[in-house]
Amino acid sequence: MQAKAKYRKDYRKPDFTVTDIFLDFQLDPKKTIVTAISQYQRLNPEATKLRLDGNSFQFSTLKLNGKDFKQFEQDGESLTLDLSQLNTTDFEVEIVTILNPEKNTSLQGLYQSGDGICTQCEAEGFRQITYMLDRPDVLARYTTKITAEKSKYPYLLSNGNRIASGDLDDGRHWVEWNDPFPKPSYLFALVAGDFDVLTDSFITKSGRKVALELFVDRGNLDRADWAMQSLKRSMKWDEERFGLEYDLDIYMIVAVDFFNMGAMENKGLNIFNSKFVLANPQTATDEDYLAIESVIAHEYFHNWTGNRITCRDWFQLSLKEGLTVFRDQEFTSDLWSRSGKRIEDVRLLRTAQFAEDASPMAHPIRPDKVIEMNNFYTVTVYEKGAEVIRMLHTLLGEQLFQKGMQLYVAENDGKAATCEDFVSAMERASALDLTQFRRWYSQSGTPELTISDNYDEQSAVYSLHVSQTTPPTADQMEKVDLHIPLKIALYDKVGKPLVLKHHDNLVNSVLNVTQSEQTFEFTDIHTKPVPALLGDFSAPVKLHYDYNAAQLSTLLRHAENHFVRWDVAQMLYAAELRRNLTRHQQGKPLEFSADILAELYQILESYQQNVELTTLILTLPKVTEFAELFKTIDPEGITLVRDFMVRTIADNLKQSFLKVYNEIRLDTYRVTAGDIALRGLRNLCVSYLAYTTVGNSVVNKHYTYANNMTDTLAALSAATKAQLPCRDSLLVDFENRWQHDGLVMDKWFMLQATRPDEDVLLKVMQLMDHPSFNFNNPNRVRSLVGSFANQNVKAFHAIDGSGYRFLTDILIRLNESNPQVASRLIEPLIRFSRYDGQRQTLMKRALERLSEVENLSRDLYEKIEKALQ
Ligand code: B3K
Ligand code: ZN
Repeated sequence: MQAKAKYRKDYRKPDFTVTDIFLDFQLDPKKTIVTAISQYQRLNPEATKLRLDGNSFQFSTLKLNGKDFKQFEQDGESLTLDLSQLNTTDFEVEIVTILNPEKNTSLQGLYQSGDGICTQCEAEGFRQITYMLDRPDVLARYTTKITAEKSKYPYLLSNGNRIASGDLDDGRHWVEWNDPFPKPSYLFALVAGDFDVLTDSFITKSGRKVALELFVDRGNLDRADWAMQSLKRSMKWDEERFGLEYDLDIYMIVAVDFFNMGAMENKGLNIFNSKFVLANPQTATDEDYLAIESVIAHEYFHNWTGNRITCRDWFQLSLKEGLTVFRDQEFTSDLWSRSGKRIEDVRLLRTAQFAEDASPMAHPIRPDKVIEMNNFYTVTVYEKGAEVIRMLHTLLGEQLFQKGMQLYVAENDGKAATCEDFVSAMERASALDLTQFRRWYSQSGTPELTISDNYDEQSAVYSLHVSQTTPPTADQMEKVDLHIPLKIALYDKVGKPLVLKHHDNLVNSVLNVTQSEQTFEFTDIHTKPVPALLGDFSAPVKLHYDYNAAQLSTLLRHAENHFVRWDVAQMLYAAELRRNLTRHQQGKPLEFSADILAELYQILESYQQNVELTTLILTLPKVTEFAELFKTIDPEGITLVRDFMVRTIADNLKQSFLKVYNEIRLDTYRVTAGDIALRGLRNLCVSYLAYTTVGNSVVNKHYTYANNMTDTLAALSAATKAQLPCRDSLLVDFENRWQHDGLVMDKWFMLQATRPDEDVLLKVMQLMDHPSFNFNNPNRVRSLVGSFANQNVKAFHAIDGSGYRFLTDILIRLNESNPQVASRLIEPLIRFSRYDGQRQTLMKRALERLSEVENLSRDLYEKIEKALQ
């Protein structure tokens, strides 16, 4: 196995570059012929060897300046031309390669999806099409000519503007595209197929008309409208909030069924997983609607942060991803609910990202060492990357942040930039010293803040003592102090906010924590205050402060910051879970705090004050969220205690849940913030009521009368989780209604995989033969196998090792067919150090079995090696 690591410190400017490339595709699913004619430039006069990346195709011919050229060497991943005899700076290389898209199940490079053909080139997929300087700092102008059978592929698409087209005598036709903006190869795209097209247009702020085209599988036009509206909202928002305008005359989005991730921002031609395009009230939930809007926005925002300004090398990935996630988060916050969005993002960060920090794959948002780049499209690079941008935004404020953005764009437009270029622009725009802040880019791990306080009644001085530390991670033993923005507020006992002062000066609510130990003093405090700490989750850290019950109650009721109120509820749940887990382990009966039940009752009864927040507060953390509270995870214990907590809340608040359920009336389905919040609360009531004596009838009725997928799925999910008698008939009904539609069936597969039943694994294995299941479709694999391994914590970690064996068998198959999907799915297995000795042994055995597989992909190799180290 050849798996060489690349290091960030080894970056060197390219010796050669490509200025223009002409690509000719003679398209056929079994045999596609690609001719690439590239204009090269020697940048380093000393350089005589031109090493091009390429693999997985059949190499046919090579010409230099129009003549056959034989002075080259070849290995499995490159072609090196010996140019010692060439004495010009500029030269032309022509390469012919032959591809088999139908056989390409890796879904990277050129591949078949359904009846169409498409590409995925990020990170290093272009090299599966032809030999190329396949690195993001080589920016070229692309002209692409596609020829294919007209009846099968009436639409032939690529980046930029369509400049010519024609018909051939043999039933084929061709289209030629030109993209005037130089771009790296990873942004190249091609699509061929038969589609229904939704067209629209957008007038930019400077008055240019942009044609918008959305391509979906035939018959799906009734599910395309929301995506188109989302695109128009994104374009408008980016102009208003960031002053950024679209640059081409056409913007195309194609939805395909076979796709490894969410979507891809190829210049002018986004390719999307159909999951993030298709929606109507019958097929998509409220959550789906918002996810679609946010992914459409994310890819659109990449046009500036990613495409116009791209990354110098892949270690800089967070430059475009962290920033673009921040931008899509802001978009959703501005359009919907800021606190709701914040809470959703923090939940993801605390579970997935904190867990990644604690795993063998721990890395900084700007990694230093990579074997397989596709392994670094992570929650750390994306979501923690966005947190780092958010901290900058918090420190600078909106105005200076936007000034920094403008400077960054002005200085780097049309270039391949680094994270440092971004921070430097922010620094110069704000005149803040960001020297220490930069450590967030190089240091991995989750910092911990431990806070204690002191109140001196006599002098009316209140002080907060803050200490910071970052525990060592798998990749990095030594840690340094970070610059952490800590947003706070102080309340008196009745919940009135106090003014933050230090003698005659007002104190900013964002404290700058920069040292390992620091004390912040507040004067004129005439009553012992209750501190609200880490408001809005102002930094991606763990917080330790020893709150007492009365303080928590004050904050839960009165904190102005909605995030804080929700966070206090999380602390209360966490304490209940911990306490009861200990009781469970000691064989004592479980008990739920009556005080907390009383608080929850109060909140539910006054839901009209804030419907969305009520739902969020009353939503119990998932097993995976609770699991992150522990160094060593007890899968059975946590599942059992959580189940007890759900049932206790359900029993005690049953009358209120019923009342609220009946009070909320929603007739026609509308995707508005108000209605989504009300549906959310009503469905939360259903999920609790399912555990009570009225469960079966309420859930059955809810399913029967549902006029939209949000309600249908809520009922089905409640029935499955509470194991209600109606469950099987509802599952069969859903299956009969939707088995023709893989995307909708994903919801069903997910529910099946997370069933609390003892025999769930057997069920999952059987479902792999279900007519709606397809092992080559990543969405299906993720919804069935992925949900089982990641969400069904108890069953996956069954002490007989059956879950581990099952996943290993799947991974061995996926290693052959789709290493990228395999590499995502292996995550729960490499995190063995979080479990007891018996489970660790079983998990390690599974990894060892995998490590012996022949032709182990680089993707899996990198993770297994790190885990077993
Ligand atoms: N840039 C792509 C992700 C590519 C993943 C390659 N394995 C989508 C996005 O972040 O918008
Ligand atoms: Zn992105």
